[in-house]
Amino acid sequence: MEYQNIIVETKDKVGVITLNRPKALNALNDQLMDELGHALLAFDQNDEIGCMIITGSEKAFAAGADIAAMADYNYMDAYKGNYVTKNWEHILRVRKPVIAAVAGYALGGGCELTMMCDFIIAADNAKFGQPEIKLATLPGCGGTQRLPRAISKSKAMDLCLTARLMDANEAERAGLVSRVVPLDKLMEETLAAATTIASMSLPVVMMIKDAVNRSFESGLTEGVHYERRLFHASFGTHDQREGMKAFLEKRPANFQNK
Ligand code: CO8
Repeated sequence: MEYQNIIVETKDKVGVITLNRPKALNALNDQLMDELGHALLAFDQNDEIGCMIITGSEKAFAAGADIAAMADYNYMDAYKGNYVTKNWEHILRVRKPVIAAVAGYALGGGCELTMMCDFIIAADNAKFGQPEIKLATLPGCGGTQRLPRAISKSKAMDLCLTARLMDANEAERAGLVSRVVPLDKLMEETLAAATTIASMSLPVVMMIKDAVNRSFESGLTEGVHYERRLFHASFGTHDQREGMKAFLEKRPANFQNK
């Protein structure tokens, strides 16, 4: 697939996808979301890749769904066209970790996209929000569901109902963001995190992602049971034996992703 709206690169074992519609502050249209889904799934199937990053520009990660593209939609366009579901959720099928490296605006669908990534590293100029209410619509790609889980019901209601934006420090305090870094260090820090993850045993990385995500979908007892099964399964890997042996022999582990 030839990409018009994203830039796709590999840096060692890390796949980097840069949203690239600068004139529209990376507003997310169907074409961009098709390309993003394609690139994510291609990296997921690429044995050389251990982690992915989605980023935008210094001014905007993404300022939301493309308002110009959806302004004339009627109910049937949205419902029969399966708007959002048809191409916004490919990221949920990706089994390797995806980090959002966010500078500038992450609004509406842009904020929802960051929340579908596994964790968020924010530049100190990042701004998060769900301002759809100003357009007389609502978050349509999980914002009303993922935001309260990430930052509490009270803050989620505040953001969704008043449309106010939350800066990077507030987002970190609230738990949406794992860390805040200076803007000029955003890619360096995110790449370092992604490279660290990519140096681990891939099947175990995937098990951890799977287990943490299960905590959002199940009760505690069921979630711990699921974790325990994966923990036991890790003892069936070559890499578990290598990792523990290397520790005892005081040498770096040589993981083989099996
Ligand atoms: N859609 C389309 N174009 C946009 C968008 C957008 N979301 N955001 C910015 N642009 C365009 C502007 O129209 C402008 O284009 P032009 O130069 O041709 O006039 C260009 O980007 C630059 O924008 P501004 O001049 O407005 O830049 P400012 O720095 O003055 O302001 C803001 C930046 C505050 C980010 C402002 O652009 C803004 O408020 N944007 C809209 C934010 C918004 O409402 N986002 C929510 C969109 S709705 C949504 O996401 C629904 C999600 C539903 C689920 C997902 C469905 C796909």
